[in-house]
Amino acid sequence: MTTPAPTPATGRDPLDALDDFGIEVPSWAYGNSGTRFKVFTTPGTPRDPYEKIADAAQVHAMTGLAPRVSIHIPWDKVDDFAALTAFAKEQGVAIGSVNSNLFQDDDYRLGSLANSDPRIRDKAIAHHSECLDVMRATGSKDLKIWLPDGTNYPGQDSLRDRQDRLADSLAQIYAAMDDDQRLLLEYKIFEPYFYTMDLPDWGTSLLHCMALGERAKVILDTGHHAPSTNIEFIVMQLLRQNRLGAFDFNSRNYADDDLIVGSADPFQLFRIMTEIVAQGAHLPTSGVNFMLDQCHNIEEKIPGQIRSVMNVQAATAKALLVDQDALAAARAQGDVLGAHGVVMDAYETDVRGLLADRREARGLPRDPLRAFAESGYAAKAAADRVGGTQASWGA
Ligand code: PSV
Ligand code: MN
Ligand code: MN
Repeated sequence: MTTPAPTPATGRDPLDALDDFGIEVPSWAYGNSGTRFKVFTTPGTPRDPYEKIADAAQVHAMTGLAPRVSIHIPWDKVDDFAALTAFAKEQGVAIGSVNSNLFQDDDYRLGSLANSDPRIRDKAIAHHSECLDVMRATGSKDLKIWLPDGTNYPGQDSLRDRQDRLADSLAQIYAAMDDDQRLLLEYKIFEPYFYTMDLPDWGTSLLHCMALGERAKVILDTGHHAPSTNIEFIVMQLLRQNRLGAFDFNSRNYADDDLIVGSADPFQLFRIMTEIVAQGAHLPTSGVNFMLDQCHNIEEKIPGQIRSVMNVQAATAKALLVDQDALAAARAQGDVLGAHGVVMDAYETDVRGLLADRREARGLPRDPLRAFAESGYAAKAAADRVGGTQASWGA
């Protein structure tokens, strides 16, 4: 398969759109993580939010692809968020979305924003006011809410009442937001509860967002669906409603595995990005925030993140190479295999050389993983970061 030529209509290289494409990386990917069986530690793991941001900045320095870092509150709580923001800027990145945390407090055993106890609901709402203040200090525009609420047993609580309480809590949070801030609402089919979740699917998230207002958008975490769910269909539908706010990208084989995006099923990632490109949602003006939500339990973390952003870029490049004119013609003729062939030609294109050329043209390393390995950064971090407590997912 030869590399498709630049689009004839404009003479522009379709891959030029990649120059403005950025992926937001999660601060927690640089801390230690594991399963409930074991968390492995590694020399050089960051001990505070500053060191996490320094590590994230390496991903951007090597790839030019990761200009923002998502933070999680309270995991990344510091005394002075203006200072953290200034430090990020010095490192060449910015602080991105602010994630609230409703899953690590004893009070939330029976729920947070949907809890039947008004005191606990108020506490959960107040936590979001704190996150909004962090956003004001950091210049972040996206408040990201993953609601871990749900029930374990039939009859445990009224499912209807839980929805009503949730809607009321979300409305209070939304009312406290500034006009340029967005509320991003994440759904998940199961876990930590195993009978019902109060936000189990995109439809429920969308209904709540529609009730809130136009600055409320859905987050699609690729690991949060039942097996064989057609995620690209959901992407298309949320875009069609102008309600796709963000992705939490990762790969899954079984449950919410949080593995490197594009590792388990690169074809699925390509299919998702094809729907994104088809609606122009890869452009910064679309407002879709392409974030990672991953953990690196056994592999090196910074290289794991470099691999991740490169996987998203490669899938996006292939999606941009879909010959839209040929696709439209095949579809108009009812040429099923022709249309499928156009898409597969793009998927089967080897874009590695093209992307290395583009990196080189921007003054970036042709091979980011190799450049990072040769930089000596990991050895220096291991030597410098002695004492203190290593950061980890959940702390
Ligand atoms: C929940 O599984 C989730 O996907 C949410 O986005 C959390 O904030 C995140 O994981 C933490 O890794
Ligand atoms: Mn997530
Ligand atoms: Mn998750």
